[in-house]
Amino acid sequence: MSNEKHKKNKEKSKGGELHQVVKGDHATLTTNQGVPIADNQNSLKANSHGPTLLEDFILREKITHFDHERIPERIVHARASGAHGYFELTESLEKYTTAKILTEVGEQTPVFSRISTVAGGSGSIDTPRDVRGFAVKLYTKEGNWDLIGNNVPVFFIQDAIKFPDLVHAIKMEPDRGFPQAATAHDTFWDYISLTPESMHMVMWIMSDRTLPRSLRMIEGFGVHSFRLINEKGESTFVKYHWRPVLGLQSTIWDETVKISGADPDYHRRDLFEAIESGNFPEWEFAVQLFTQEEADQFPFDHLDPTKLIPEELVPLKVIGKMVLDRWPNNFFAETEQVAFCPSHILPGMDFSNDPLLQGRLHSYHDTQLFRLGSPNFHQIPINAPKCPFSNHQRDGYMQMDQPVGRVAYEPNSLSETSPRETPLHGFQSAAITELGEKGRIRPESFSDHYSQARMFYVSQTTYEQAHMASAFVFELSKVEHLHIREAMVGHLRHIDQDLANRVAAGLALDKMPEKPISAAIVQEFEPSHALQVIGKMKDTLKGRCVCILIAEGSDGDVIKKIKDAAIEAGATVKIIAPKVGGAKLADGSKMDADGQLAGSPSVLFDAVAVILSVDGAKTLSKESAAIDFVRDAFGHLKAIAIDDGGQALLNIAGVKEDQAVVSAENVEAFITAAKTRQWEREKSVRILA
Ligand code: HDE
Repeated sequence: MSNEKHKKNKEKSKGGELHQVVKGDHATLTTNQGVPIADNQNSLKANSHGPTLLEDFILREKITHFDHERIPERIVHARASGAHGYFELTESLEKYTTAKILTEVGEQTPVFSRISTVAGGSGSIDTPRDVRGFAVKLYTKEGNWDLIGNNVPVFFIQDAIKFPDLVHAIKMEPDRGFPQAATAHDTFWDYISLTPESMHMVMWIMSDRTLPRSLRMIEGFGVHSFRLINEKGESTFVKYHWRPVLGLQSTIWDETVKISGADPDYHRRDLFEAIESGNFPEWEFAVQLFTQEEADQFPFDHLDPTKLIPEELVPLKVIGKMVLDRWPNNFFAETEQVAFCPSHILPGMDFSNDPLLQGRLHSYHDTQLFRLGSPNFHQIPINAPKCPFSNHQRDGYMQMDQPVGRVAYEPNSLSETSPRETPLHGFQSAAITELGEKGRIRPESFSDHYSQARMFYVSQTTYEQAHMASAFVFELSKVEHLHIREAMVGHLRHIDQDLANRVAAGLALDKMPEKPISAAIVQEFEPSHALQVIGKMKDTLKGRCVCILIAEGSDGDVIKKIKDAAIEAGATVKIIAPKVGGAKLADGSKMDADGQLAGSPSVLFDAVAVILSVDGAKTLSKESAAIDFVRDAFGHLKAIAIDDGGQALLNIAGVKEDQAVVSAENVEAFITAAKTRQWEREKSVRILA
């Protein structure tokens, strides 16, 4: 082609498109081979209306890479948010373990934590009624330690062999492909009704624990017993706990449903905004330590993952903290590719014989091989240990290392620097004696399925018990088969007759179903108030968000007073107006808004102030988003501050008064009420089971 033609082609290729405005010092756009790309908008064609040419390697490379962008999502826990941070030890467990992360006080260890829902796909909502996964990768000096827990301390099943059936029952039903991210359907409750060992976990799922207000306000539990091993080789059992510094808090079911529509990314956004604004989420790290002799005295088997160890029986010892202070650079590279395996433990630690844990030790590594496609997944930066690591494993798909030398085996006499065993510091298993007959056996001590489920129920406040009864009614009302509803109520009779009565009444069952046969007598345990959510809520506005609804003509001084007081109390404040551009206040000044009313319902906030001129209230009274805003704030038991205009809107919306609907003049009373939820109000706004 002549130079002339080449130039013309260059000009033609832009095809009348606007040239991009180039600002700043851009990197050169290249192919994956580093070849600079001149035109990223037009593929190579034989002529202006001719066929696209196969030789267009730029087009083919780009499209082919795009076609391969997705990797299999996790079969469970696909939806999640992750963040970086650090772990710091505050008390040494030297007596119990040689693991440096648990003995070196003050040492900060980098972590990556991924908090997930279980049932939904990766694009599902953040707020289904679901357990939250709580996985932490600790990049210690002695290798990576993955502590992969949940926000519920027990699990559905006692043996790993049941896991695929359980998950198939939870997931969307295979013929119809729904429901997404929900347990409220026939296959889940069918399986549960035939699996009495699930009853304890199901009580937790029906509780407010599965409706967290924020991922920053959930507890984490390692679930299984693990072992710690000390210098002398002695081992102690340990259960791991994460406790949020902001306290526990949940949303109300009706609120949760509305949040799901208002902001499907509610938890991810909340975590992102908290970290970006420097309000770093923090958890205390605590352990329960006990010996085999102590375990022998427990009225349950601690190796059974459907049981928890009440804090009253083995107190929690707080030994450290975790702070999440950095959002990942790239969601896929980090949150999606992070590969947790319960088998990633350290010298000074070991597993227990919990049969569920034993199955997990296989499953996670297997899952990573499938999802990430290569035994070299540990080389992906988010998975790579931050301490030196080397061995003689070689090759495989996507090998990034270039080992040098001719030796790839051990022992060898040819290399003085190749990696060798270190018997003194290397990983040693606990020297446990195992006796008995091989077989597919479940111990007798695993047969009590109802006592701790009952303990959990009787430990709750009356409000939480009502929420649980209503949750059962809601879930079982979505179940089409009557025999499944009846079977579940039969199980509840073993747990608490009053609960069974409430659920049976809520389902309008004609008669009380029979109890199924229980393999063990239901024991009456002392209530454990540490199992509540309401009891663990903190009277604080720290980490919470107060909204001020304004409109044209609102009083700027009142807004400022409320805003200042809420910020002083630790809250974030958001101004919401009918238009995102803000509103002109009574004094003629303009106030910017953080959001538009129609897109920012009160479910997204912890307390609201409604500051309106009388005209502003009149206009908003014709706006259903404004009516719903105040009705929902009241119905979701939140504090409401109002001036005259606010009062006018409340009147039109039919919102009654109570001690948490306060005059905007009384800022102190508003802040006090905003720090909690008005549980007493609930019976006036909702008929619970
Ligand atoms: Fe998991 N689980 N699980 N699980 N689990 C996975 O691993 C599995 C169990 C938990 O943020 C998978 O990498 C089996 C208990 C969390 O990446 C998979 C059994 C607990 C996460 C798997 C269990 C958990 C997973 C899917 C029964 C609480 C998300 C993707 C034997 C202690 C981790 C993956 C993350 C993920 C298997 C039971 C928590 C399939 C076989 C009990 C938090 O390997």
